[in-house]
Amino acid sequence: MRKTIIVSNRLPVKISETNGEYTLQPSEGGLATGLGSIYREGNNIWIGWPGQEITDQKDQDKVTKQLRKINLMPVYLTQDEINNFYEGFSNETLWPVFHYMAVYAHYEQSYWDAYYQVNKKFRDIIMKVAEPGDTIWIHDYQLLLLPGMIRAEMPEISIGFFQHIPFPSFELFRLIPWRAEILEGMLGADLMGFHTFDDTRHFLNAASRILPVNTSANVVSYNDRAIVVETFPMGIDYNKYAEMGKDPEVLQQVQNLRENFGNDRLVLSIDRLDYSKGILQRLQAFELLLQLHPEYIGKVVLYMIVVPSRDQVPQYKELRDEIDKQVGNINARFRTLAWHPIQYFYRSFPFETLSALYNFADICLVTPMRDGMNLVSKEYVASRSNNDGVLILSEMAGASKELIDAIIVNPNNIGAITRAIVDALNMPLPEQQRRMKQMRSVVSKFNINHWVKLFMTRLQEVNEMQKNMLARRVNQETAVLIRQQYFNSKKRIIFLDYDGTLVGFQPNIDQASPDPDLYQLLRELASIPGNDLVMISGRNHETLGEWFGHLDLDLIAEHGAWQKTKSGEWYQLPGLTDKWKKELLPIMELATDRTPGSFIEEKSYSLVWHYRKVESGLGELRANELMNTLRYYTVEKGLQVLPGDKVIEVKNVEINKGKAALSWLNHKKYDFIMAMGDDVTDEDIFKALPHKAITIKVGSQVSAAQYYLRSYHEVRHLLRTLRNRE
Ligand code: GDG
Repeated sequence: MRKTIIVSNRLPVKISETNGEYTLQPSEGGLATGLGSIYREGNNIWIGWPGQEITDQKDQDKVTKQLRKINLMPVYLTQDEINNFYEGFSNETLWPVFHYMAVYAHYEQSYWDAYYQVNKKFRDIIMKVAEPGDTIWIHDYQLLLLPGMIRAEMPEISIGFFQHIPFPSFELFRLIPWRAEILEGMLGADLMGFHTFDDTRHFLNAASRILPVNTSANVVSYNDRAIVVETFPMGIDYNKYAEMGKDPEVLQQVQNLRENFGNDRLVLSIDRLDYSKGILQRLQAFELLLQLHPEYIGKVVLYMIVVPSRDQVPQYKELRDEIDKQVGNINARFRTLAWHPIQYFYRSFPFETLSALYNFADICLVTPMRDGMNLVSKEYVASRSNNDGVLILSEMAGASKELIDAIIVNPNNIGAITRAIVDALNMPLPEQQRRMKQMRSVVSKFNINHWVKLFMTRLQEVNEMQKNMLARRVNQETAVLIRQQYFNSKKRIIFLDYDGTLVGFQPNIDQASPDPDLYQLLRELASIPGNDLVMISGRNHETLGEWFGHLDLDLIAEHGAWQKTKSGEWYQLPGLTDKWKKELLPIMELATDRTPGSFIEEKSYSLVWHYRKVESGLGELRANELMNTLRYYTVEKGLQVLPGDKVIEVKNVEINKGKAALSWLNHKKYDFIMAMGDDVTDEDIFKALPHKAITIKVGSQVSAAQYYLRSYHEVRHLLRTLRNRE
């Protein structure tokens, strides 16, 4: 039976040991709840680190047995691995860079080595249980290399990957010395998910600038696979939070809070200790509030929970000391006999206490400097069953993209946070309710189960799409069929595009001249009785004539503007005009002057703007601008603007490779027709040819052609097999 394997750094369980006996306590985290519906079913399984160092083999076996009963499988890490892989590369390299705090990042070779080794360790354990047909869903930044490592072992297996923290802009990501390896690892997945559209965009941008990949919209083509990259904002277990307010224990705790705080207004703040959470800035904003608005002294309390984390790491220890200091200063400065401005707790609380606080607090203040999503903001919203209360939310948290009815602030703008607190304290109830209702409907709909379902369904769809594409690839079977048809026919015509189809793509267009191997192949094919070979290219007729005029080939140049049969002379398509070139040339020249590396190619009846040597990103930007301008000028002139591979071409509409190819079919009655091409202009041929024709797109799967081949090497290989029957 097919199964699903969930993989994350931590298993959703807490293990505690007393006198050699281990007890397991399932964790209540949102992810564990959401994925619970998956990993607890049938023979599904969740693989990860149990969160505690267990060195003794017997103890490991004991714990493994206990874990297996609840569908969990451990990856034991040594102290060294925890230090270098987890604390080191994950938390001291990736975490700061991905949270835009690159100054805190350490780039240590030993961290990277451990990261690589531990990802391999995960792979080895997965390999013990994974079978063909299984689905693997990998989570988060500790395991970025894992998708690629599994793909290398099991090329057909379905892999999803979700990143819970932000993906930074290319400018930051490129700082990491092992950036290419990281991207290659991630691209082992079939579907990749991020919380926000910005993260998705950043990933696509980094991939296309660092690796030799093609990206179109949200699909990356890499190693002959299409990888889909999409946005899946993660939700919470909405019902659990909404219902928890009725729990007797929670009601009791709310009552206690009421007795403690009376009419004081409570501002709630909950975070793990981390420099990305903006805790110090939040304290400054609260201090400013008391300074500028003394009317709130004695009336407003900041209830601040900081959950201990990584506090052995110097930066975290410093942060903790600094928080202690600031809280002490503010309390000392503003406290009265009966009132403390800040109630500060450096520890974690049971879920019931959290829920009571969410229910009781007038305001929830969530101002991270950067946060993948931030679940606390959603938990507060879900808990507000009366639809009152105000959420103040940083625009740097992923959640701000969905919770647009919060008061959104820039966490660096201390004054704005202070003003937001004042606005929240004074917000009329109907306004609170209007905003809260909107947010509650979003959090309710996009809950954790919805998120899991959406991701898994999409992964299945992506796998289907990949299968369909694979079916179209010319494999051994289809190659045999093509050969059979070819050898069983008497009059054959083969249309061949040149650049990108018979030779590789060159940075310099003049460098792509034919090599002796290609000449030999074309000569041999052309000499076979019954064969008509037609070279059909966008190149100018002079070049095409110079390169191939001496062979037994028909030539179609400039997409059909110039044509020549084997023994004949060049002739032009009648009725074409080139007067428009005078008007459009200055527009292209302007683009060329503004864009280093770009150049114009002038043909008899077309103008081409090339940007293959332009800085990546800038070329595409200018090409878009130029396309828009050209479209404006070419309307009603009978011209066509064609975007191609790093080119924009303007030509007369009458010139069309499809029309040219069709006119060739009028010469004779062929019983075998084949066309191969890599460019957008070749699509016209694929569409124009009769249904029985064999059409093959080179290098890409998105095409009107029936089949595709990966590169010009494969084209040449297929053509070679047509030279003789054996
Ligand atoms: C990542 C990303 C992304 C907090 N204090 C206590 C406690 N908590 C619970 C909260 C909440 C969770 O911890 C924290 O959620 P965050 O959203 O801040 O996320 P992280 O787990 O740090 O990390 C983050 C998330 O993944 C999901 O993709 O949103 O951006 O960094 O659920 O309620 N729970 C209990 N006691 C506490 O004292 N019981």
